[in-house]
Amino acid sequence: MFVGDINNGNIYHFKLTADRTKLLYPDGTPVERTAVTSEKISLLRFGQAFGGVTDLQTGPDGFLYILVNNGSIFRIVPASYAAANHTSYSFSSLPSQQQQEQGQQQQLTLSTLSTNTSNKVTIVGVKGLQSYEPNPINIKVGDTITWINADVVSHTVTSGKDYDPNTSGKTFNSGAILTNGVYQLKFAVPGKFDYFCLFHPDMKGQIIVSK
Ligand SMILES: [Cu+2]
Repeated sequence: MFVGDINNGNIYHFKLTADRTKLLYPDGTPVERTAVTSEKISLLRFGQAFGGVTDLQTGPDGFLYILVNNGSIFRIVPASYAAANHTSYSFSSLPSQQQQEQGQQQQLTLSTLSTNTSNKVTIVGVKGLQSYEPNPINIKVGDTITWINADVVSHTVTSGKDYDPNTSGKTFNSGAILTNGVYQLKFAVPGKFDYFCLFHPDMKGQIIVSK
């Protein structure tokens, strides 16, 4: 349960007992009804410096929205989501230009939509190693892979084996591929390239590029 603080601009995150009648600290110990010490406040603090928090609501997208008395509205999203949607957020760790430069260094280029869709990968949904079909996909140097999202929710094609704020998407990152959306990538160097979905890190795939 999230609680906003009008005076100190903090957001607190309490756990609830199973019967939802008492508040718990993150470590499971009960919150006493007497004043909470400043030391314990730090355990409960989920966010700070929001000014005066007037309202907390879950939006239709499932994310937490925070209304502040200066008229601002904040949306709280998971770090993996923020990384994939970096253009919308000022605290981005991977600006798109930097990403493109890194892509070129790796001799991987994002081409415009080509009519050659012989190396087609269908994104079928959150199904572990069967999320991307076929998996792995075998191609030759110079081939372009076309991913098509056949699922009802958005997915990504992001380099790496799992989410890591320092390495995920450094070689390539599609960003959100919407339903029926397409992402293409040309591979100019041989090797094995792991990828996954930033939104659902259980979705894993591999590209094998031979000479
Ligand atoms: Cu996904």
